[in-house]
Amino acid sequence: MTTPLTCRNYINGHWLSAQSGATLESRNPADWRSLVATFPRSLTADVDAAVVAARRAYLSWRLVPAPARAELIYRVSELLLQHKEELAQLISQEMGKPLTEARGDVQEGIDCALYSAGEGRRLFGQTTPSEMPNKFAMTVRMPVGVCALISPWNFPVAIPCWKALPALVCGNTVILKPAEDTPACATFLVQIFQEAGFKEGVINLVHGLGEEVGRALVEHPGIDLVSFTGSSETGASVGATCGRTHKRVCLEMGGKNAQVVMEDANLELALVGALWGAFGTAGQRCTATSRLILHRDIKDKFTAMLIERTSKLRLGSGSDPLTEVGPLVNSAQLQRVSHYLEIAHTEGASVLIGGQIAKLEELKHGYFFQPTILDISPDTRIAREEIFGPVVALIEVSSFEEAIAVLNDTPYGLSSSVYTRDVNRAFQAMRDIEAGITYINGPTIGAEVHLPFGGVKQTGNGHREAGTTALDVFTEWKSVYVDFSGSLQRAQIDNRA
Ligand code: UN1
Repeated sequence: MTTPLTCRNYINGHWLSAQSGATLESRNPADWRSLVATFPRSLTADVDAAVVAARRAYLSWRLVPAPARAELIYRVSELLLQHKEELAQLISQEMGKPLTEARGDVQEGIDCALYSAGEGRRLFGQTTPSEMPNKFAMTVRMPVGVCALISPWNFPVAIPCWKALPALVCGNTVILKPAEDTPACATFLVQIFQEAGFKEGVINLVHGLGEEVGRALVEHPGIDLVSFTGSSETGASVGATCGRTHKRVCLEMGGKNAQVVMEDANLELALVGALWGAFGTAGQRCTATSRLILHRDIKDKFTAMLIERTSKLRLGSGSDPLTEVGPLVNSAQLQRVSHYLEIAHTEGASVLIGGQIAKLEELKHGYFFQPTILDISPDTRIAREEIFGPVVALIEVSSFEEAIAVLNDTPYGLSSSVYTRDVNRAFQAMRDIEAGITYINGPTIGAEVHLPFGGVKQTGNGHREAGTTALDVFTEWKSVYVDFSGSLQRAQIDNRA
């Protein structure tokens, strides 16, 4: 066992304990006897200090030319690359995902840093003709101010990068509130930001509980924008508070993503996609495949293939290179998934494989749940609610139209996938699926950082992270008119007879 890390808040360029001195613990979900880190249980006073620092730093950071801001972000990409392996090991230890996936998590942060750094020399606005003579009109992007970034544990490096890096290149200052399950990953990341050379107060880190630190940030009058990734329930309350306190808010919430497999699909391709989509990150992705909508002509064959391959998946600690499916992040998640299995039984689901907490002796100190396949009807809670675990529900359909209707029949709309060789169906799917992301012949996971990420219905609130759309979250548009006629020109009036 390695020595536990002591994580601190990072406020105004200083590493600090919570003002109350209280701490919390982060433990390895593959073996809860192993303490990964202790971290501050911050309260309102710590949040206040971070807001003061971020507000002060904003006054000068917003005036740093964007290409110069971007150079620091480029430096983040270099440092992340340099520390990729170390950081990936820490991710595996702290939240359980297998090492190969943890490396991908860091890589997504690197990709985002490269992309955001490039944006420093773009941040384009528009020029447009004025309706008046000798008058110039243009739009420019302005930073929003101080941004509170509330990030989840499932992508402890990628998601804080998605939020912080575009925010910073646009000239905002930020306060990161990481999930209480991954404080050590967030601390490592912010150490990298510090080393990259951001001035004090530009990026701040406040650890603690959602109920305490998250709430204090969302309610704080000194915060201009909240970017939140997490459950739909918490997101709704964050959104309500931001509405009441006039803050801009970007919400990324739940999903109930489906992969459709049509009768003409390449079944082997659809199979590897389904296994990766459903059981990658132990199903703990917003984009995870939690429904497989199968055409009746291939259902039996595909299901048999799926069960056979699922039975061979190797569960274990994320740090073991042979592990394919890691643990769930904590005991509450394990209980949540177990509870959904009880619901599945009462709803008459057939459990085709798995369905229980893993029983192997070597896993008994971790939060492991067996990869699970259920056969159910589409009008059940299992088919409609987000589970966030290694559980996938099979639903049989008789036609392409029925497949799309079933796919759309949930309160969410994040990711979606269709396996077919029919180009007409592929284009119909792109048009008719209600989701922010659609894959053709690929699984529901695998979003790249230069495309918009987000969803419709209860998944989001109309914003998109990543891509150039992230700039719309982190900037305000300003319209600027320059009249060089030397006289008063009244628009809509003086140019009319
Ligand atoms: C998430 O689960 O919130 O497409 C993010 C994917 C990853 C990002 C997932 N690139 O699954």
